[in-house]
Amino acid sequence: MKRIVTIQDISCIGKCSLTVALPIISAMGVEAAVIPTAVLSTHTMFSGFTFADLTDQISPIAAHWKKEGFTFDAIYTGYLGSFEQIRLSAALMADFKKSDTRIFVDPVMADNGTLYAGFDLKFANEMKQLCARADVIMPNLTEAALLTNTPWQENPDEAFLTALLDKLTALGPECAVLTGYSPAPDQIGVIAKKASTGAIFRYTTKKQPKNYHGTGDIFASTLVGGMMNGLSLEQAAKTACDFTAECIRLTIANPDSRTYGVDFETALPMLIKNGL
Ligand code: PXL
Repeated sequence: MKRIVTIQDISCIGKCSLTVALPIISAMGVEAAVIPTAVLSTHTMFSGFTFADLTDQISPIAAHWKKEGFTFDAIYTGYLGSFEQIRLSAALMADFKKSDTRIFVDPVMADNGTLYAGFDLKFANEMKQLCARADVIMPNLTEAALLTNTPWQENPDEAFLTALLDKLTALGPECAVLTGYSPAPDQIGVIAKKASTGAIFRYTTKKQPKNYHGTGDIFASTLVGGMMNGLSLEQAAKTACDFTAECIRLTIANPDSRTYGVDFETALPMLIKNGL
């Protein structure tokens, strides 16, 4: 069985970061080891959330794993809370990367043109270091603009997006997968570029009338799980788009759904290995 490690926070209630990465990656038949970077009572869209920083645990966990001889088929970083966590994640990548270990970086820090609470432009600049080490980066449009010092545009055209992909791959990753690609008002999905071939790939599904928190983490986790199951980048991105869209569709259809995240639990059977 493939084993990955994912490094991100645990928001105790919120259906984002580790509380979606673990069930999704497990459902896809891949062992998910975790390094929780912080414990929050909820994600940061609630007011009054608690936050316990776990930065001081990262090096001792990695040192123990090294001693035990654990290895990983992928290292996947999500929401990180500080420069130090970026530095420690980079060190862990350098330490644990074998020739066939894939590195996935979701540079979580912003959406809809705005940085999340607690993030600034210096953090975005620092995040470039992790992107340089990645095989696949998965920013949304706002994060991509921040990573490339590009003014954000709400409705970018194809020329803007392909130039953005050029700048993202110039940071060093083999693949840049840009989420939130919306070539028509009723379509949403990804536009991606592979640095080695220059090939550009697009995939969209029907856009749903509502946005939910945590869908970027659901997309990224599914893409990681798909590639660990041997899917190509294109197949994994398509699976991740379809799964995320289904999670949103089911949430909208459920009158009792939570407002802070999607009903990914109901959609999980889609990902159980034989369904891939
Ligand atoms: O979904 C990304 C995310 C992860 N973790 C925490 C967050 C967010 C987005 O706001 O607040 C704690």
